[in-house]
Amino acid sequence: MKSKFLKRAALAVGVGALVALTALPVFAADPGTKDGEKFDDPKGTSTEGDHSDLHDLLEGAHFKPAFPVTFWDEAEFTDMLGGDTIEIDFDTYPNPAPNTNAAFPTLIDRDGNVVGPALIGDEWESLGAVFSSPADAALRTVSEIDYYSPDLGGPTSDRIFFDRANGLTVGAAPFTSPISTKDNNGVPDENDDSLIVDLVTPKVGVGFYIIDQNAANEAGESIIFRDAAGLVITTISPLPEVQIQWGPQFIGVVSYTRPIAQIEIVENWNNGDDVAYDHFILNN
Ligand SMILES: [Ca+2]
Ligand SMILES: [Ca+2]
Ligand SMILES: [Ca+2]
Ligand SMILES: [Ca+2]
Repeated sequence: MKSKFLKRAALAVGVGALVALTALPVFAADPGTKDGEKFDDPKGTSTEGDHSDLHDLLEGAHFKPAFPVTFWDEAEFTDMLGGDTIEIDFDTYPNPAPNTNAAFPTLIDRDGNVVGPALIGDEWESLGAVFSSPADAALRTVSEIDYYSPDLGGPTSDRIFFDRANGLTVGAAPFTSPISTKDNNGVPDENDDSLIVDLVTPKVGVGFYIIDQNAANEAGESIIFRDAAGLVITTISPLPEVQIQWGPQFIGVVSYTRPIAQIEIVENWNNGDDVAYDHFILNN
């Protein structure tokens, strides 16, 4: 299925081509030609047929915009990339031995307690991305959190992931108290859930899901996409509001002319707002 953008672009080009193709016969028409006959071709190949061939050609072509395009829908994003993508889901070890597709442990339990060591950040490097916290906070996997929510009618278990079992959290997970400094790489946990994603090889398309991002206190929050020279390709600001009951929100950028080498998510500190991430998608 083509994306809406692709369809619109192909339609616009197709209509333009149709106008160009049909304009010539009109100007060259015999004064005696009657209405309704101006597209007739004495050789037997109608102009309409030519247009259909052109339309098929355009529909089959992989239209590549020359500017960065932001997607808020995963299916449209992957359509633009022709479906050729790699996912980093934090749910299994990457494919290479010795941990081929084994389940990756959940490092924060349902009550928000730390139950395993912080990630190094390069666990999924073989899939193309390395994760780090610009505040030097600890990265860990998290799954569900037991939480009392007046908004949701009482005790609930909130899913801190896009796909089971794990999402990625910086310091404490949403709906939990800050973790201790000793569990947070020696730095205070101040709800700074900023994240840097370095791509091993620059990628034309990168996307991910953000979980439970509060719209309050969002001034200055952004997502910066940079190229291999460190220059900004595009900046998305502010971060979207993502309430837990809505489910995670996808954000992706496709940039054909300047591949993406780094994503920096700038998330405000000291505001009580913990966010999480999951399901990073890179074009293959
Ligand atoms: Ca996951
Ligand atoms: Ca956090
Ligand atoms: Ca925030
Ligand atoms: Ca925050």
